[in-house]
This record gives sequence, structure tokens and C-alpha cells, in this order.
Amino acid sequence: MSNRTFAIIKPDAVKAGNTGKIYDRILSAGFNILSAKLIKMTIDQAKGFYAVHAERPFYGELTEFMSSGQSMVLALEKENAVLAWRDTIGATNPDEAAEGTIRKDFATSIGENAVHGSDSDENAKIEIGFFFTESELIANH
Ligand code: IDP
Ligand code: MG
Repeated sequence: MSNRTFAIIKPDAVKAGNTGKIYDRILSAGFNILSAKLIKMTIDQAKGFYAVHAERPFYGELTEFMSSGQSMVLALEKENAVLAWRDTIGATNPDEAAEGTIRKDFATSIGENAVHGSDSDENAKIEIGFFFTESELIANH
């Protein structure tokens, strides 16, 4: 049974020229990429996407950062996709991220941490829907 998750290659990673390397990690980890696009989030999109964090002290910093430049949004498919992707990216804080994870290798701080990953199947569905229409999601098998 294949599941979906939602990923973002965040502005810090795109700006640093790591988009291709991270895209390759996604493929190497066995995910099918159902859709991917390079965008520049508006501040309103960033605020909406991270609305769950609206009361957190870092919300302003986070939404400014996420709308500061290009990012790549991706819809991914794999068995147990949500957990598999969280394992691939590592802990939020790169100092706590395991060896070999994307955040360990590419994140520079807890805020500018290279990638996003959904935290549940329910949120994956909402987050994919935030950036993609169903017809944009292509199962290549
Ligand atoms: P996650 O991305 O690992 O799921 P969340 O706790 O959901 O982590 O936080 C969402 C995003 O908010 C993080 O990826 C990071 O970019 C940012 N963030 C989280 N905690 C902090 C913080 O303490 N300072 C600054 N930014 C933070
Ligand atoms: Mg989260």
C-alpha cells in the first residue's frame, strides 16, 4: 500500500545550490515523485501553510524565511511515506539530526533546516492540496 507525503526543499537549500542533491536523495530513498515544482511562496501562502504555528514565537521569522526565495514543493509516494520521509530528513534541529539525514548534511540552523516533511497522513493530504491539484499528481507506474 503506497502512501503520500508532502516535502519542501526550503529557500536556504535552493539558494545554496542543493536542490539537485536533495532531489537525488529523495529518489535514492525510494520515493516516487508524483509532482514537483519550483515556486516562490508569497508571505500569505507561508502564513497559511504554517498556520498551526501561528502562536509560536518563531512564526514571523519562519514565514519571512519561507517566502524569501525559491523553494521546491513535492508530492511524494512510498509505503509509509510520512514516516519514511521524516526518517530521511532527520530531526528539526540539525544538531540533533542523525548521521546521513538530509538535515544533518544540508541544514544550517533549526529555522533554516533545508527541508519540510508532513507529520501525519492527514496533514500530508492537506499540505499536498495546498500546492497541487489532484490532476497534477502523476503515478508513474
Ligand atoms: P518540523 O519541520 O521538523 O516538522 P516543526 O516543529 O513543525 O518542525 O516546525 C516547523 C518549522 O519551523 C521548522 O522546520 C523550522 O523551519 C521552524 N522552527 C521550528 N522551531 C524553530 C525555532 O525554535 N526557531 C526558529 N525556527 C523554528
Ligand atoms: Mg512540522
